[in-house]
Amino acid sequence: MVSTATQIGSFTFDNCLMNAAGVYCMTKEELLKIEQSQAGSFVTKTGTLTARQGNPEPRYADTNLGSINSMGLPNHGFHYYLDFLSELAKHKDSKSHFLSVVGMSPAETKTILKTIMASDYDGLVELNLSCPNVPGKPQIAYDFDTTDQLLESIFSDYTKPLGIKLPPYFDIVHFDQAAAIFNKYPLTFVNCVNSIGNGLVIDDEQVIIKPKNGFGGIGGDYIKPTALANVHAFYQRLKPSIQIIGTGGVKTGRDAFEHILCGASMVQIGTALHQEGPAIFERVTTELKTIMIQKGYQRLEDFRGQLKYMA
Ligand code: RRO
Repeated sequence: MVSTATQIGSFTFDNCLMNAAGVYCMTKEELLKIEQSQAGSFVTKTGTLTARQGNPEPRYADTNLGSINSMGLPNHGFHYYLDFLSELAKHKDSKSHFLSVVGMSPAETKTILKTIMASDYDGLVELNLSCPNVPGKPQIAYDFDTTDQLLESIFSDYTKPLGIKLPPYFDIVHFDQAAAIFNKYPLTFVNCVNSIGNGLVIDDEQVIIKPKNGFGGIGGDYIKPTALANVHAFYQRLKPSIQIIGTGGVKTGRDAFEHILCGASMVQIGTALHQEGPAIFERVTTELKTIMIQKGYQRLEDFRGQLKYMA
């Protein structure tokens, strides 16, 4: 009776839960484990024009309240993920997927998207505008002029379904300014949020990851209020054709419920998936369905975006 099925653009998914880019998605083997789990889809590790080693290890650490990482965009190159997704799509009953990509420059991003455009891949693409961990490369979506120019250039010739992964914003004026830019373009979705960039976690007297003297992206419990605020702020501001994917601090059905209440159409799990493994999708789905049954909701549409305010 109760369903957690959802849609992003013209794509349908049996379950709204999936991995967040960066977790369980570096190799085909990891991606197949998500494919075979209760997750409704998967997103690949962000692929660049050519493969990258990333930053020195240790570069990911779990903490009591979440995680810190400075992976530095290690990946097998976007062709590896594009070829794998095109291969998977040949099997009937295959789920729809998300290919995450970004170039190390606007020109590289254009080259990647041109290749995807010319390929037979017809799934979703998530352009990562928010990696916090490549030394010397700022998080693109904190620079509104650069972001506007990049999106204008992309949509002058790219016509396949495309969304963007955003960093968290922390000011109402920034929500307004960012949404005004995104509303100019035929984006299929925005994904809120990437990790909170450049936090610092200390154990005894020492940092706990090696790159950047310990600075790294923060995920997990720390970031749920920020993630929910970003999901809801963009849900309130974006044109209805741009859907929201909610990411940040999801480890229970209640967390997923709150993201959907704030307006999310799909919900991604990062830190908690890293800690618990792909079986987390079955647990969180069951917990979400239990809440829906208690409240008399049969579908996500019955409560999506229906956050209540005080009088
Ligand atoms: O690889 C990373 O260091 C990384 C990326 Br690309 C990202 O988008 N978010 C993050 O927390 N880490």
